[in-house]
Parts: sequence; C-alpha cells; structure tokens
Amino acid sequence: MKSLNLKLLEDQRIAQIIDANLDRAREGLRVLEDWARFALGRKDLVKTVKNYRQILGKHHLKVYKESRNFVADKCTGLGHPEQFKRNNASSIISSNSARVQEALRVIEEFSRDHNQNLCKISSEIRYEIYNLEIELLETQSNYSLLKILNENDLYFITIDTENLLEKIKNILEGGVKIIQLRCKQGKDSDNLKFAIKVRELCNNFGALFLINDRVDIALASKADGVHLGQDDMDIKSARFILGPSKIIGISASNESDIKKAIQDGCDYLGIGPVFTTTTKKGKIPLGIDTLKSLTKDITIPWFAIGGIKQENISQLKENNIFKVAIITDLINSEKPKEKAIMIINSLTDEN
Ligand code: TZP
Ligand code: MG
Repeated sequence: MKSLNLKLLEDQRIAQIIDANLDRAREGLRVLEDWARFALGRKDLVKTVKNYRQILGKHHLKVYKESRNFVADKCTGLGHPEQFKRNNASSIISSNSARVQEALRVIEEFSRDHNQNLCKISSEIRYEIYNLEIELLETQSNYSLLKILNENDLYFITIDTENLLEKIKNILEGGVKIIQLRCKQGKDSDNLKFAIKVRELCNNFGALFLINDRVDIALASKADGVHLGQDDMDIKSARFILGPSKIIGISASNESDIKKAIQDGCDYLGIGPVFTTTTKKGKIPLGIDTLKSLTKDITIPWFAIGGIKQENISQLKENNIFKVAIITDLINSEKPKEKAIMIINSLTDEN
C-alpha cells in the first residue's frame, strides 16, 4: 500500500477533521514555543518545537485545507469553564501540551488509512510532547525560584546555634525570602530532620530554602537547591543529581572560579568575604574595590558575603552593591525579626 493514497480520502469530513487538528496542534505548539523563547530563553527547546511545527506544516496538504467548511461546524464557540482557570504559566503549558497531544491523536486516527507518513509523525511527535511538557514545567518551576533570587536582596545563612528554628522563624517574619541551612556538625539523620522542619517553615513564608554543601540532604528534605563551596561536589554532578528545576549556588572569590561556575550553569553566586568575618576565620577580605571589579560583568544574581552588618550596608550601596548574604548580624541579634526588617529597609531605601 502507498503511504499517501488520496483516493482513500473520499470522505471530506475526514479531511476537514485533519485540517482542524493540524491547525490546533500547530497553534498549541506555538504557545509552547513562545514560552520556551520569551520566558525561558531556551534555544534548544525553541528549535525542537519549531521543527515540529514545520513538519506538521509540510503535511498540511492542499486537500485538507480545501475541505475547510465542507460541512459547517455547528459547534464553534463552545467554551469550557476550565479554560478560564488557566491563569498561570504552569496551567497554560499543561493545557496547551494536552491540546497538542489530543490534536495529534485525532490526526493519527483519521490519517491511518490514507496517509501513513502523517499518521506516523503525529504519533512520534505526540510522544515527544509528553517529555517536552515535563521539561517546560520543570524549567518553569526553576523560573519561579530564580524570581525569588532576583527580587530579594537579603539572604540569610544559619550557623549551629541554640533556638535556631525559632530564630529562622523570626527572620522569615521579618521578610527574608532566602534561607540557607548550613549544618557543619551533628548527625546526618538529625540534620535531615531539622532540614525538613525548616523546609516547612520556608513553605509557610513563600521563601526559598537552600542546603549548604549536601546535595543528598537537599533532595531528601525537598529543599529548593544547594549552596556549594569550591571543595564540594562540582556543579555538573550536582545538576545531574538534582535536575534542572533546582537552584545551585556557588561560593567564589576569584575571577577564574566565578567564570567557571557561570559556565557550568550555577544559578547564583556568593562572593566574598568582602569584609573581615569571624565566621570564616583566616579568610582575607576582598574589599569593595576587588569585589566590584570581580563582579562587573556578572549577569546572574550574586550576593556579597562576609562581615556584612546593618552599619556597612550604606557603604556597599554607595558602590552599587545591593544584594547581601548575612550570618552573624542576624543570628546574634537580640531581635532577629526587627533586625531583618531594618536590614531589608536599608537595602531598599533610596539613601
Ligand atoms: N562565605 C564567605 S564569608 C562567609 C561565608 C559563609 C561567612 C559570612 O558570615 P558573616 O557572619 O555574615 O560574616
Ligand atoms: Mg561547602
């Protein structure tokens, strides 16, 4: 049997169904493509989707187009209340992926008899859309986490101390939206239990929750990602384990480490120590001038770290440094909530 046998396509209603569903599939693909392009900047996904649209376009034969309106469609304009619930990117991605999958399934069924090529490619693309949808959704969730990193200037890192959970809660109440749990001692099992509690707290406040050093504890506690030092697991391995939706941050203090971390795909950087710090003893501070020159070309979020207190924030701001990570000044404060509010205010104040 020939792969294309239009003699078998005597029923114009079938041609019309294929015509409508090719349009439907291509429209849905366009929505996915534009999301990949404008929202995610994912060239690879854009290329894939564009290719599907073009393949389907090539199979949109004259004979299908000419059948348009052969039988007047009496069912146009029938909406469904669910359509009006699509008010966020994830539901738009899901509903348009489903639209493409359904349309391709219809094409597959109705082309089987007369156009085996179209039937085969519809089936192949339909399977690929399942994966594409997952990839777009995963990248989308990374996008909302990145948004938190972009939009918030104060990043709090813990140290082992008494009443830590209470202090973290206070700091969250003060409006801090980025929390890193940094456990340098204790048993893994206890640290994981504690991480799960902090995860829950951060969820309640819509805050980003990151784990220092440990990719395994980050995964097990459902953290949003990890913060790695130069001696921890490399970024590519961490990305392989965590997948594309998690955040990976890196500590760096020199040009080559910064360059490599960005090349390897980190989501943000912690750069310092900018001032003398008692938390990481023996580390020579970079100073503001070096920090400025190291960071002048960075386009991903980066946080100055080390010895930063409410009192030296104006000095940083004078030098156009607006994002900071702090341990001591927050954790040693008598009133961590009020301290957090004051630091956030001084970071966002005009002067
Ligand atoms: N990395 C560079 S400096 C530093 C880290 C983790 C410590 C920052 O702590 P503090 O107490 O805010 O100076
Ligand atoms: Mg480390």
